[in-house]
Amino acid sequence: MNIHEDLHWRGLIADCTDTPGLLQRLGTSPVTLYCGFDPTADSLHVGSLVPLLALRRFQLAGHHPIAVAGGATGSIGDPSGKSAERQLLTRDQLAANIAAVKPQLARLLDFDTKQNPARLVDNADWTAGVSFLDFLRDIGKHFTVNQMVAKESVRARMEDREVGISYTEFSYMLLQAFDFFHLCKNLNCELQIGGSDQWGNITAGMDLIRKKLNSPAFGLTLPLITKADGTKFGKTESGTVWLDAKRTSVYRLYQFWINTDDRDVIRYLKFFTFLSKEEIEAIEAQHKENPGARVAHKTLAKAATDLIHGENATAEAMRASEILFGGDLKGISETTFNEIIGEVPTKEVEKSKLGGAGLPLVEVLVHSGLCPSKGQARKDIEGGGVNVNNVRETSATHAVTANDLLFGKHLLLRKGKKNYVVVTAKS
Ligand code: 485
Repeated sequence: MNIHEDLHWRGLIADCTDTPGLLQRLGTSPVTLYCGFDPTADSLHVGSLVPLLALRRFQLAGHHPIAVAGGATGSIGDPSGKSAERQLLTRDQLAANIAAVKPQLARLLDFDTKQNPARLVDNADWTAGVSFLDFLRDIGKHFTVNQMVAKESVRARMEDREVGISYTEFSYMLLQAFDFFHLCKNLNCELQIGGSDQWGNITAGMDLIRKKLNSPAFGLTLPLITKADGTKFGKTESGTVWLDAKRTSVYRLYQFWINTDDRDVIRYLKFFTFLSKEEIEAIEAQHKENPGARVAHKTLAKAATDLIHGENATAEAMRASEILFGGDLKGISETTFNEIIGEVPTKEVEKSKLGGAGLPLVEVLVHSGLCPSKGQARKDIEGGGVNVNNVRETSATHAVTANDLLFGKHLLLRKGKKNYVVVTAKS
């Protein structure tokens, strides 16, 4: 399968400015292409993954990818798909966001391969030095306001007279067009990709390239990821799913993929993994035959989390998930256990109380909030419903001592199947 067939099979093509032309061009020799990312936050989120992985797909097919960090454009704010004016970021916020986002962009691309290394550039580098007058003369002159107001991003905001659009955001498309032109002229970049909301900005760049360089350029948009239940992709009850583990823990990210709707899981394997058509079809067959085994979900969660955080971190998260489903704690690392701490309620207890004969488990259970009273705690223990560090404890006279602590600090209590509390000893 060539890259176009692969993208098509994966359902990753929303629109293309000239499909036959691009097909021919891709079949001739390696193409340089780019996608831009605005540092509007200090992390990318799962929504940015599809275009980023698409850059990687092109790279694996021998083409030359460029990721553009929008140091300049991010200081303005793209009105595409936004129903209200954006709050400008301060210079400091912008600098911090760019510093955080750049390594995330770099993670998924290969900068070391000899043949077609990826490049990461910042559009502030070629925009910051251009004077306002020069920009109006050299770039602005090639656009009519008539064309600009006809673009969907502007039209929508013009129609809503209450909200309107500032001159600043109105100008955004010229900046993005300038990028495509700059990259085309200096790095021979012939193709820009982006989500379908980027169509207007991408075609503005192509127009500029045609006028100033008289050379062809292509645009390819990727679809917005939809969910079978109609809710927005990449959001959970606790908010956006980020690529930064400090914002969304590896465990949470793994769970996010595991919780994919059955109706979406095969599509997501195509979107978010590099598994081949044959591999995905085999998984699809298994999924249909035995959906309860959740082979598709597990494959998706592992592959997508591996991509973002690497295999070791994913393994920790998988271990943590097993433990929260009752698995053995033997050999667990402290990092894995820390993932668990982030997921369950926690309670503190004074370390000195665990010395000597220790603290009766019934008291710890009441203190943890798992049992309403000592009497109930006794019944729960005797009924076999209480686990200490995932080992069933049936003696109601059992006392917890410092020896029970994991890493000298924590105790994992479970009542019933799912109710966990981590009790941490504090000195
Ligand atoms: O030369 C460019 C400079 C900036 C951009 C693109 C080219 C960024 C672009 N205008 C934008 O706002 N992109 C969004 C972002 O950065 O969050 C999203 C798009 C989405 C997809 C993703 O970036 O909304 O469709 O393209 C990568």
